[in-house]
Amino acid sequence: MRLLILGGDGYLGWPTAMHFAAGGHEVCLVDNYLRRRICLETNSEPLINPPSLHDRVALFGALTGRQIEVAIGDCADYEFLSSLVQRFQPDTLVHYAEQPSAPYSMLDYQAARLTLDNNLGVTFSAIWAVKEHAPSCHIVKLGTMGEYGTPNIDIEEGWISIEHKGRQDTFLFPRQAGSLYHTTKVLDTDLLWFYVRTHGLRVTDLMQGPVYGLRTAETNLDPRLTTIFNYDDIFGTVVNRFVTQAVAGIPLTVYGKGGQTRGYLNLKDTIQCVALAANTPADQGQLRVLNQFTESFSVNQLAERICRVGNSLGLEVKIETLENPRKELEEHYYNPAHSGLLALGLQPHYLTDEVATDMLQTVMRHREAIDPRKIQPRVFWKR
Ligand code: USQ
Repeated sequence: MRLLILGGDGYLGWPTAMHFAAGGHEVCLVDNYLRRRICLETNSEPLINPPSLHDRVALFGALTGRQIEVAIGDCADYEFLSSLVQRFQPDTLVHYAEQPSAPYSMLDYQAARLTLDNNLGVTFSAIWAVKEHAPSCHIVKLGTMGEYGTPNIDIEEGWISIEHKGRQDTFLFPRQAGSLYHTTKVLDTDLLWFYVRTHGLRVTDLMQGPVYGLRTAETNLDPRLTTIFNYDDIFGTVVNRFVTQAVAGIPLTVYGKGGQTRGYLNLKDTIQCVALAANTPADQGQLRVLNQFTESFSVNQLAERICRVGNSLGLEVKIETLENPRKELEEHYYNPAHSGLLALGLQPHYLTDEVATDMLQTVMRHREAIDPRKIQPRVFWKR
């Protein structure tokens, strides 16, 4: 398979590129280092800052004999992306190239504008590049479970059949996102659905929950093949943050009542899900939506688990309840379907005590680099 991976420098993009290259596929990854730049600008530099793409690709090649092509550029720039798609002729285009932080998207006008322009701009360029130059290419798009929000009914896998005044039809499941970032993903889905309907593109939209972890089979080959690992309030996701806070001796920052429930998955399972989607493409003219997570728990349940496992390792972990900087339901019904990827063969890696222990021990090796100024929330939805 020929895979073009947009956003190849990111938390998910880099391990995905290595996974496919290790499996013998031809991989080209694209990035403009936007995430690294925003991390620097917002004092949100990661705990583990990986080498440049060129350096990592060279090291990966030396260790495995597998080559990965690197293209540095802005995927929202249509001329750049379309000439790349025309030349590379991908079978699969994996689209991760988005500003992925909900807090960043709520920081100020400039950050909101950048999120909107980048995320929609890349999706639009990718759609057009594929439509014009590789129309049978399968687009695998990273969406988010946050597109659905937390409705008071069961969340279906993408679609819902509605009976209204005696007639029935099937629609995209209603979406009500809780941040501008999540809203750009809703808009992405609508754009993709429009071009699937009108131009017969083939698309899989993966509705992913928060991801945690730092290990995949390939990152284990050498510490320098690591992926970016944020623990700050802007780019760090909650599991990675709690693990780092536990190691730093800072009370775990539970926002509000802590009843916020999400569907989570291990980084290894993101890679697995994307590979399953790529290996069984959507049909031409199909928008396939898959809910991508393996288990659900509340913020309180997560905090208690990290606290218990951390204390068993001799850390003195405490939990603190903070005023919620976000606008979200803190107690709610949550029952999303997620059978599609399991049916494709997903073998989940759950957040067991062993997995939490391994994360804590890995972060303990970087304890000196933790900057306590990056922990407390700096972005507030309501202000
Ligand atoms: N939370 C805390 N304390 C913290 C950090 C977060 O209580 O210190 C809470 C949040 O308020 C939220 C939940 O934990 O209710 C999850 O927050 P998060 O920061 O881990 O996840 P989120 O902002 O929703 O975004 C992350 C990724 C995003 C992805 C999304 C999937 O950054 O790219 O799309 O997870 S989902 O949450 O399912 O929409």
